[in-house]
Amino acid sequence: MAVKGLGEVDQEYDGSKLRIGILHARWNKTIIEALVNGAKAKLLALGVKEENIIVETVPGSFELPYGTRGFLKNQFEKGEPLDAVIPIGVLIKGSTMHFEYICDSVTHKLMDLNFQLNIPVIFGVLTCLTEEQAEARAGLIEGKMHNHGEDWGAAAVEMATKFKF
Ligand code: RBF
Repeated sequence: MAVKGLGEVDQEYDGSKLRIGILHARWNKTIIEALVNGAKAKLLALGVKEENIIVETVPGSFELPYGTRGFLKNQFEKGEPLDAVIPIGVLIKGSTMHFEYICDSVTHKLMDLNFQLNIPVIFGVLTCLTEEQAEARAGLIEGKMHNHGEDWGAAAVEMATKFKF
């Protein structure tokens, strides 16, 4: 059987010196909350200090790329630069083409931001065909899948530690 999720990490990364931003959309609130909590729990477990986890929001997933750039700039100007950002959104397919356009453009733009901003921008966006698929991936359905937010927290600490500019 395939191992979904990060599987075994190659080593335990130490997040104690990192400042990590979580930027989440407000659409699909319950699922978002579970994912944000999963990401936070993993960051804390890897040593990131509570005061170094900064949470900000945007209206919907479409706003995540622009928001990520602004979030980074605001924190930098406050003298509290971020070492990685985890943008979190939940896109659920409706009956129009909205879903396809937003998924595609947001994914591309978040990928580009890794190179434009020179910090790891993690892909914390669920692109699901049904609400149930999203709930399962947020660990909200007992015995079905795990909370992907935990993977995003671990990915942020690993990437910010391993590959520093
Ligand atoms: N934002 C999400 O984060 N998840 C969604 O599933 C989602 N579905 C949307 C469906 C429609 C028809 C519209 C108009 C917007 C949707 N949005 C969703 C909001 C979108 O990401 C953005 O916040 C707004 O379009 C304002 O730019």
